[in-house]
Amino acid sequence: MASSAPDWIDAWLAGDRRALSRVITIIENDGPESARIVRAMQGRLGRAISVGFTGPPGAGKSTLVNVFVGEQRKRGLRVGVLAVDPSSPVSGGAILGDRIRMTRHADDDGVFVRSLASRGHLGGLSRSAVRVMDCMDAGGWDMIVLETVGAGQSEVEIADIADVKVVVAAPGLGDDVQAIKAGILEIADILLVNKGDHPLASQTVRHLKTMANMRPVETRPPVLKATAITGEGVQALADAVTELGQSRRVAAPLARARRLVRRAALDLASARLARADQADMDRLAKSLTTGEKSVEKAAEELLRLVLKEKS
Ligand SMILES: Nc1nc2c(ncn2[C@@H]2O[C@H](COP(=O)(O)OP(=O)(O)OP(=O)(O)O)[C@@H](O)[C@H]2O)c(=O)[nH]1
Ligand SMILES: [Mg+2]
Repeated sequence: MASSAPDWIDAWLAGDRRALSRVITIIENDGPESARIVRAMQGRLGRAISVGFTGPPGAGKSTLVNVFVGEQRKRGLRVGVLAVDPSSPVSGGAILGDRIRMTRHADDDGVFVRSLASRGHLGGLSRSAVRVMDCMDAGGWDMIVLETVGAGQSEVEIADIADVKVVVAAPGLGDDVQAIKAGILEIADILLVNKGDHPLASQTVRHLKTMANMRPVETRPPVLKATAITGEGVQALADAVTELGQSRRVAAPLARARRLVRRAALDLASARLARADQADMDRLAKSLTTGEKSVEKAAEELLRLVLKEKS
């Protein structure tokens, strides 16, 4: 019932920063008001464009996100920033705070910044990121910027939640091609060479174009160049993000929901597998050694058995 909704729900839906912060905290902790919040989101999702920035340490992601946010503000958009560190156990802690440097926008009511850390559990982190993005989207934030810190498979999973994926590279970080892992390149919608003021920048652009050309032409990402410290190239980046994002935002909430379900199912299956019945395990293992069952058949049967039991 709308009439009984607390003020902070109205304030959140009207775009208030403090109310958004409160809503996110409740959602993250799965508090008793979570269901009410999720209900309030209905019909309000799919308006925001989300963009994820990822790439090797030191490439200039944070500097770039800062100027990107500034550019969006110039265009009149309200921006929510979510910094995610899959490798750090400290949520909102000093470590992540140092690495995201959003101080330039701290006094701006049109910029909301939140950080998330892993608490040692990727599934939980991925779920939190999805829900925080929904809270921002429903709250009327126009552009959601996801910045991932850290590297590896978990970084790819988190970055992939955004509608538009920007992979940031920089010259002079050793072998760029090595520094950017294959999985990251595969999800890139835009490859961005930052530190355009560096003498090797054009060479890095050429390298990345060669790599991009290995992808089928329909999914081949453009390679852009920018200099975050001067802001050069940031308008072109913002244009590219908007163009891609506009065609994707309507479908994005359902894609995020699918991700939530898939991730929860994976977590459920591994939790159940961890306490599978020893006798079942032994029987299935034996059926493998006698050639009675293939690995796949044994695995399917094990999954069926563990998922049948009541939680
Ligand atoms: N010359 C030059 N330096 C830059 C540019 N952009 C960022 N830097 C510098 O590169 C260093 C790393 O920048 P950050 O923005 O912290 O990079 P990051 O990718 O967020 O780094 P991590 O959070 O540690 O992964 C800083 O000293 C920046 O000032 C640029 O366009 N040109
Ligand atoms: Mg950083």
